[in-house]
Amino acid sequence: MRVGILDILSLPSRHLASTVYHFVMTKQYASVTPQAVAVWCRRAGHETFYATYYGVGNLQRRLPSDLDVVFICSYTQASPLAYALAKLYRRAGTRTVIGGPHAKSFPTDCLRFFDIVVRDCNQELIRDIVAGAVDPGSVVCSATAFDDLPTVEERLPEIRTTAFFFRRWRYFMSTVPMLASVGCPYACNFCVDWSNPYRVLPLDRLAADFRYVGEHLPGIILGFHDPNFGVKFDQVLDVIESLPPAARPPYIMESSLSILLYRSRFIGQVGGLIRPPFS
Ligand code: B12
Ligand code: SF4
Repeated sequence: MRVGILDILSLPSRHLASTVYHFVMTKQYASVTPQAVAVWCRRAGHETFYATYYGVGNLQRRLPSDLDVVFICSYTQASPLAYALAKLYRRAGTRTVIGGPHAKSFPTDCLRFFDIVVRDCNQELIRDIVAGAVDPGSVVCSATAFDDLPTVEERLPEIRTTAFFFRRWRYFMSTVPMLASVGCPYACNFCVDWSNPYRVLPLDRLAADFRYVGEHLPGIILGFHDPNFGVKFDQVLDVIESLPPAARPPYIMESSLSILLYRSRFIGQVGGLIRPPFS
């Protein structure tokens, strides 16, 4: 089967300044799940096409037009683009599937334009969708969010597409999307993750990814997409600090400050900055 995966990261650019911004920054906002979907489809033996749209170039030309199945991921602000594209693919006889933040927030609305709407997913659910085991008109959800994110090595073709210029050249913002955990222990009533239980992903895989990046993509930034990185701050930092300095690429993460302030390691580091230890 010919399977396409498109991650829509922006509305079209309207002036030069935003074109430059999208080219340098928005390009690096690629989500982690569409990359996992691409790997899962490849593992199942499908011919897989993965692309992102970051507001520059022709949206319609990001993927081939003769696909059997197309997965589109979008946040709500960019959803009109996803809807328009779904109409074109539907007309061409392609099975259309939407996942990501917009699908999670407005599944019923998505059904107006897409055959299948995915809330949470894992490898098994994606395999069933591609195999045609899910009826059109369905909103589907795996029992839990996935906890087996494909490694950086497996995602390398997708990472080259998003992090590099023309799949070849790295630049100062080149970023690999990562996850050390999924879900969140809190339940803020405005957040899509309120009902998603917190789970740490396998730490040995995280260490292997750090080692691989240190060896093959030295200096590239690891961008953690964990909704709340700070929950197991010390355990994850233990993994990172157990690696030799050369295998520790720079990384970015986000966390609620209230959680972070309770982490001993974080306090130690900030304390060290404010008041250097006496020797
Ligand atoms: C990490 C993150 C970012 C990162 C990475 C963005 C990215 N492209 O992934 C950065 C900092 C760049 C970012 C930016 C923005 N973000 Co943000 N971000 C998040 C955050 C904290 C975690 C998302 C995540 O990766 N979780 C881990 C994955 C594994 O879980 P998940 O996203 O729930 O995905 C599950 C399902 O949705 C599904 N799935 C996800 N994608 C796909 C794709 C396919 C094809 C399929 C089939 C399934 C599927 O499978 C997953 C496992 O079950 C969420 C808040 C949250 N707590 O979820 C907000 C969130 C997604 N962001 C949001 C917003 C609004 C933005 C911005 C528009 C902010 C702004 N004004 O600029 C920008 C948009 C950037 C962009 N171009 O995408 C909103 C989206 C709301 C909506 N209805 O669209 C959220 C939900 C926050 C909120 N509560 O409002 N964000
Ligand atoms: S702490 Fe953040 S990720 Fe967790 S439920 Fe609240 S807003 Fe969502």
